[in-house]
Amino acid sequence: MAHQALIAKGDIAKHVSGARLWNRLMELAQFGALPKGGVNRQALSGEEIAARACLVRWAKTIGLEPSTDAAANLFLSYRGKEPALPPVLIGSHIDSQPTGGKFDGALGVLAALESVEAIIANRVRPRRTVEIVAWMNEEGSRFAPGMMGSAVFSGARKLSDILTVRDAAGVSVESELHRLLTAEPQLRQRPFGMKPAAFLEIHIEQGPVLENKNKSVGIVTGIQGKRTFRVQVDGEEAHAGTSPRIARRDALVAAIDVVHALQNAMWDPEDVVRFTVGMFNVTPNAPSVVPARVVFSIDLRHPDVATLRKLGDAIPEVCQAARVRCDISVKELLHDPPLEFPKSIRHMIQSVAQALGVSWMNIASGAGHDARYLHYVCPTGMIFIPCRNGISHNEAESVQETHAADGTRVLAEATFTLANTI
Ligand code: HGY
Ligand code: MN
Ligand code: MN
Repeated sequence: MAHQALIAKGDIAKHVSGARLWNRLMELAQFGALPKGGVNRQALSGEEIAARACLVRWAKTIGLEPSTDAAANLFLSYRGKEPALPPVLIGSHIDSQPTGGKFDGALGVLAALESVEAIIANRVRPRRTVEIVAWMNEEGSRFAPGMMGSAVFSGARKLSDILTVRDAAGVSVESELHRLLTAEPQLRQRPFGMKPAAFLEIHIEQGPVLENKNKSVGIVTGIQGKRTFRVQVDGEEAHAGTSPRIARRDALVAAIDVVHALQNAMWDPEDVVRFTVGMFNVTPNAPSVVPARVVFSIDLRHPDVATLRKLGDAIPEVCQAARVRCDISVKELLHDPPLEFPKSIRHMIQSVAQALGVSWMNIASGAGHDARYLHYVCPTGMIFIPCRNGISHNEAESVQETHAADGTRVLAEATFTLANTI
């Protein structure tokens, strides 16, 4: 890719409006707004349907063509001079965690919209079509595992794999997809299988490094590996007042022992292992009933493929050894290895940041992103911006307006470069 020759020295960046981007971020945050300033806009929810409609309205005002697919990925297209060529995709997700922040995902979609608006304002139509994308269910909080939309788009998962997944209330992905897609009858539904020319995603870092190093932009070197599991501990309901301890098969007590044994097995003095039990459901969850069942989640991450394999493979054995008198089953939902983004894309982003005079550094991603699945099908890169104290998946998540604008300027120029040179 001969990027260097065509790196625009700010022709596009000068049309990026930080204020317009910020206003849209604040407006999108109204969909699922929470009292402490965050958002609860979970995948395929009514809040997400309303937010999508707002995105489509904004896109149509600048002449973009909206479309979707059977996995409810949303595409907003700006036609290039050679529309038959595979497009360049830029975007992220607009679904959130239940107590999420305003910027996780939303920044990536709205910075992509702002980048296309700047490219249009420059009045030089790029060779390739540029498509803004909002991937369905990146977060995986309501329906697990996450990144369903990008995984199905890239062929890493089949649509049939995700349709039967249900949320805590027993509602299926299939019924919610139907609800959402029938709420948008005007959107053309496109087939799967398109291979983009490239994909770029801008995202908040969700860590403290850029802020501590006082850098405006992070050029992401790669994403650490991740394995997720569901553990089910089965005991037996009994009366809290009459059943003696010796006779109890208490699923909660057993689950606590299992989590404790897992924490010990995952213990890492260097503090590189990321082991999280985030979801813990007790049934029947009644004060005077000995718990009969506990289902809990495991989210295990590590940058080294062998360590991730070794630790993840140990989980079933550790669970079995700690279950005492209860039954236990362990189901692995996801095993994504560590990945490294192509140097050609990273160097191009670096050249753009240098040309714009935006401070930058290379940085690895501890968080997962849809860019993982696009990386498996096309040249892919990510840009980070700092977030305050590295806080994310938390209503207190916040960014500086200038960092959002600077990151978007880099994204806009990098997008225009790719759309003309790749
Ligand atoms: O969990 C993750 O890494 C992503 O932020 N959903
Ligand atoms: Mn995200
Ligand atoms: Mn997230």
